[in-house]
This record gives sequence, C-alpha cells and structure tokens, in this order.
Amino acid sequence: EASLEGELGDLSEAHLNSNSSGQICVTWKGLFRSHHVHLPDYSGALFLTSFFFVQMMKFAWDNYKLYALGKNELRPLTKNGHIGNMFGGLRGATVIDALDTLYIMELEEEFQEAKKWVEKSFDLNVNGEASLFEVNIRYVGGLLAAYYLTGEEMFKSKALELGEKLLPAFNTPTGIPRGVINLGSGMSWSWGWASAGSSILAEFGTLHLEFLHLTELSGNPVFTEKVMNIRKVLNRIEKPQGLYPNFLSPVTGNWVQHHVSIGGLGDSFYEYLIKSWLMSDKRDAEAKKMYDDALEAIEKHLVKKSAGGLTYIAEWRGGILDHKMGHLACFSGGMIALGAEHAGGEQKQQHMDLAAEITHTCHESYSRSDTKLGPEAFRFDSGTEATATRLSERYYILRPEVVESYLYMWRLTHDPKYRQWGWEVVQALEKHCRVEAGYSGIRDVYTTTPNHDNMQQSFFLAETLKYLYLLFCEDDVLSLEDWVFNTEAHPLPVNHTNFKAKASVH
Ligand code: DMJ
Repeated sequence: EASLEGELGDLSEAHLNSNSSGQICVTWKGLFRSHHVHLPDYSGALFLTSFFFVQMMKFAWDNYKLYALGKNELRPLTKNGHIGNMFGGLRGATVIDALDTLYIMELEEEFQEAKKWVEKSFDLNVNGEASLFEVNIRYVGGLLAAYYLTGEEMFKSKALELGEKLLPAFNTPTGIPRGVINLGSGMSWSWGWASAGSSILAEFGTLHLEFLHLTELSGNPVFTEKVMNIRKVLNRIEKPQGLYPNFLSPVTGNWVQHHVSIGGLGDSFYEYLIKSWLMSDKRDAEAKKMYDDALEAIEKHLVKKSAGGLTYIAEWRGGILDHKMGHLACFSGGMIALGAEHAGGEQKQQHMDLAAEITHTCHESYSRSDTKLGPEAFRFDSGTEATATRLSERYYILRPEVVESYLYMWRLTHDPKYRQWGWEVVQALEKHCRVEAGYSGIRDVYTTTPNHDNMQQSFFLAETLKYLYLLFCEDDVLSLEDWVFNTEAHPLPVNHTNFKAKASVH
C-alpha cells in the first residue's frame, strides 16, 4: 500500500470508465508515470478506488486532528478549529461523526486516536443551547454506531447518558419536543426563526431510529414512548391533501404554516418512516403505511417533469408550487429506491423509475456546473433546468445527499453509471475542495476560481466519504439487509434477533 500511496499523484485527473458488462478501467497520472489499469471485474478496481477514499478520509482526519482536535469542525484554510452554536457546549462533533467511518475503512490507528478522545476528553456536563436534532443524529447516532460496530461499552454508556439529557425537550403539552435544549439545565425552547414557536417536522421526526436503540440498550422504555407519542400526534391531525407541513405547534398540536418540502425542514422525517419499518425487520407496519401514504401524496402533488424532461420534487406553499429542489432533497432518490425494493407489483417498478429519475436530475445539477459539484438549490423555472438562479444558492458545503443516492441506486440496481458518477464527485472534490490542510466547501459551484468557505463539515467524514467508499465496496460491507443508516450515515443494526449487540462488518 505504501508504494501505491507514493505513486498516487494527482487524483483529480484520474478517469474511471466502466462498460455495461461491469468492466472497469482506471487511468491516472502518477507521480512518476501514467497508469492505465484495465480490470476484467470489479475486484482489482475496488481495491484501487477504495484505497483512494481511505486516503481522502485519512487526509481529512489528520488535518482535523492536527489543527482542531476537540473543536467541532476544522477550518482548513486558517488551520484552526470551529465550535459554532449548534451543539450546546458539546465538542468533538468531527471525532464522533468520524468514528464509524474510520473503523469501517480500517484506519485502525486513527480510530484509536478518536476513541481515546471520546474516552478521555468528551465532556457531557455542558451548558448551552443545543439543537435536539443535530445532537441526536450526529452524537447519539455516532456513538450508537461506534458501539454496535465495536462492542465497546464506553460508546454505549456515553450514548445513553447523552440520550437522557435530551428528554426534557419533550416536556410540552403535546409531547412534541422543542427544537433547542440546554443540556445543563434541561430548559428547552423553539428556534427563534420558526414561526409562532413551532417545532420542525424534520427535527422531531428524526429521532425514532436512535431512540429505539436507546431503549433497547438501556431497558428504559421512556425513549420509545417519547417517539411513539410523536407518531400518535401526527396520525391524529389532518394532513392537507395528505401532505405533512414542516411546522407544528408543540403546544396545540396543529400545523402552523403550510410549507411542505422533501428537502430542508421536511426531508429526514420521510426517511425515518421507511427506515423505522426496515429497522424493525419489517414489523412496524404503521411506519410503512405512513411512508406509503406520504409518498403517494408527494407523487400526486409535488413530483413534476421539466420541459427538458427532468423529474424533480417541487416545494409546496399553501397550495402554490415552488419549482425548486434543494441539495438536501437529493437524498430522496436513495430513499425511494430503498422503499421500492419492498413495494409490490407495478409500484415496485414505478418507484424504482422515479428514484432513478430523481437521481439523474441531481446528477444533472452537478454536471451542469463548472466544478461538477452541485449547488445548494436548483430551479426549474423561467427556462432554467437543474441550475441555481440565485447567488445565495450557488454554494456546495461538502454535502452527501447526491452520493448517498448513488450508493443506494448502485446497491439496488448495479448499474455501473452510479459508480462512474461517484467517481466524478471524487475528482471534483479533489480538484476544487481539497486544500493544503483538509477539504473545504466552496461558495460558488459555477466558477473554477477558488472560492473556499474555510469549513470542513463533520458530515463530510460521517457521510460523504463513507457513502463514496461503500459505493466501491462489495454489497456485504454494511449490507442493507442488516443495517440502516441514520440520517448522518451512522449504521444501526436491523432488529433481526432483538438487535444483536455486537455485529461485525468484515
Ligand atoms: C447532515 O447533518 C444530515 O445528512 C442531515 O440529514 C441533513 N444535513 C446534513 C448534510 O447535508
């Protein structure tokens, strides 16, 4: 491996070609000579390509460790750490988010460094305003996945301790939690920007997977009770045209604003419905029905085709469509494919086609930019197709949703184009986001003049690099039969036999 590492050279110029029978050819200019590797099957290419991703992860981690260990994120241009105000005094978001990726990539030394930090320096006795959602998906999810992959009790006890600290957020008249919680005092309140003190669908709807595991591991039913009550409230209220608006009052239990989106503010609520059913080993019929009904309403009211033939999912504001898709909404290709797998008859093909079309549209949002990375939001109006029209929507912050859909589409269809598309992303990341000390987001995907935002998001290590790596692994590495990924790509085991406490990926 060492000699290959020295030989890698400029990865951004590497080309990966595959033909319909699955042959792969990788060409790249190494430091000393050009390489041209033609492989009769994926196995050799798998080694090469996954080797690249491991190097990328190591580079992202090493720089975080060097300049920002113990802070939440790395600022790769100024070479320092960033704390931010999302995690209420908790630190080390990148450490916790990176744990499972380091582990599955077999970056043993780096995993031990991360583990040691969690053991010795991760402080849970903090005061400050935390996002319930972010702490749950990154910290609780990250610790749970680390526990299930390694069997190390330390991860489990920290996950449980943190889970307990989130419970006061549910003390509202309806039991719908508020978005912000002080982890020290237990005081909770709604986001200042959320209209009329409302709670956000994608926030209170993205707790189920983690909370079921907290009950499983602690024996304490309270976690499951809290999330089952959320479901009860949602089932009780009327849905306009069968759609779920993004804002709900935790006091009255009524919708506050009729904005519906499968992107930001709504997204992972839908994801957690289908994944709750899968994680229950297909026993949670209620979650499946909620997912099926929601998707039916989305198909009926929000799925549209552009003049140029691109399928997209629009947003809905009180009955008026906004013909825009956020990068966040691009996870839905993967989600719909995952659900389609288990649909019956005609619907299976219909949903698989929809998933492929959405993933294709999201790929178009990448391929129509100069950097080959996609914007934060793209539109389908006034002659625009899959392109950002507003200056404020041209940025790319290392988000995973598009490669996430490539991974699911690959696993479920084995169409080689998804690996090809994943490879395009790798090359674009190397060319436009890699800087001297890590990876950075960019402010404008439509210019190749460097315009870095100086932030290496923790989800780049948790999700983007993990999904890319898995895209080039065999299907049995974190198989979709045995694992569900939480919305931060932390793998949680499927309840085949009462959640096997320790599962091995290798
Ligand atoms: C991540 O924290 C999660 O994927 C979440 O569901 C959405 N936002 C980021 C990545 O874009």
